[in-house]
Amino acid sequence: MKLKIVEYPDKKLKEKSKSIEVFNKELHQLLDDMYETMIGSNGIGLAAIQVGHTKRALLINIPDENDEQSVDTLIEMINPVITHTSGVTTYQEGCLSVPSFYEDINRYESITVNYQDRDGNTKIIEADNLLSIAIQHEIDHLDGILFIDKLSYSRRKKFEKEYKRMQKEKKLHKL
Ligand code: QAP
Ligand code: CO
Repeated sequence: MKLKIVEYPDKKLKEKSKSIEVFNKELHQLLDDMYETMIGSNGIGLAAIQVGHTKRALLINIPDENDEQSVDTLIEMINPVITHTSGVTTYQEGCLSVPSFYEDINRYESITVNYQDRDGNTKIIEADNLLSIAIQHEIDHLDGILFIDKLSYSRRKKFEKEYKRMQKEKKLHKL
């Protein structure tokens, strides 16, 4: 089932998500619904809080060389923790919860992440490039942080103005 995406400025997105202790069918259903929601919205990453669940779960599905997304390359992370970082890199990020806005954000270049899969098995992954950026972006969601929170004061003000104008336009369009 496709779920509704929580959009900025909904305060829900500022909540801190809680650790997952039970790896049951309910969790698997949430992960499956998140996948359908992410793919159906042209996303490459999604955190549970973006569909209203304050649980430390996220999905990442980076397209392959042929620019195709496949369930074979889906990564599901439960309770992820970054244990090592190195370097810095900049990427123009977007977010399904902040539609139609993109900005350059600084992140670690390479990271090591400990996490659990949907069955509770412990995993370790080393990531760089887009995968590293996506993981950091999604883990931020688990802590109630959006990529727009990382903008300078002036860029954030510019964002708020643009975003409000777009919201008004959307409302008029619906009438
Ligand atoms: C997070 O973002 C991310 O505005 C995932 O109209 C960001 O999937 C990972 C999207 C940067 C890596 C680098 C955004 C779709 C999707 C939009 C997304 C939109 C439609 C964003
Ligand atoms: Co996001």
